[in-house]
Amino acid sequence: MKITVLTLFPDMITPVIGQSIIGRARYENKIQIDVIDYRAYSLNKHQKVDDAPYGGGAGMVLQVEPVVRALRAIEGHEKALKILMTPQGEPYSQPRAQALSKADHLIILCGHYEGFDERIRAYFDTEISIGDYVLTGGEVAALVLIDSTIRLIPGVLNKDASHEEDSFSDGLLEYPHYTRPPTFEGQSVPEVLLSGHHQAIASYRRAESIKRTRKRRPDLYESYVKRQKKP
Ligand code: 6GU
Repeated sequence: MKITVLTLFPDMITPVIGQSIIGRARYENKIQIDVIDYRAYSLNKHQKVDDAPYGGGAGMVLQVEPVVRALRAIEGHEKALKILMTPQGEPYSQPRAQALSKADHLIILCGHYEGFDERIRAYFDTEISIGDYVLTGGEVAALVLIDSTIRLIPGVLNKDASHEEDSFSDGLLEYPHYTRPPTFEGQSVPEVLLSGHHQAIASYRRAESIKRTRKRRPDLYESYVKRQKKP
């Protein structure tokens, strides 16, 4: 998979994508991530990419020309899935990450300022928000999207199946995990996990997953129960 990030703050992206699992996946050529500062595509001699809003009001608005010029300079942009990061977008979720992880090429635009010229929307396929709160710009949101997507690409995580038991992948939160020591300051590891009975361990974990989801995320639990009732 190739990901092209369009941003005015490449230094918010570059160090993060050089680390940990994303860094390793890039190093091993399992993914390619290009970060492009679209300020370079400004038509203005001062490299400005924003201007005051028509009709007045506070704040500045990201202009359409630098974005479209930057977009058209990306090789393969016609075929890529072009994503606009905005709090007005569709709420992001694990199923969306699953779908994006199958794409060949993602182009992600990080907005900034109070907003962007409405005409920018016409050049993008989809708009994504990472939650109901407002960030200073789309960069952190883009990183969330990149991280959650690339870890689902086969071969990126060590164990191929290790994300199949993730919270949300089956609509439930994950069961609790334990490692050595067996007892710490009066808290003991559940006996069943030490038993070596794989069947019993699997049922214990499933039950804990369901219990935890019901308690912490009644919304997810409702959907789970409804799915169970379907034939
Ligand atoms: Cl994608 N951008 C910004 N600026 N704020 C957000 C967001 C995105 N998603 C949630 N809040």
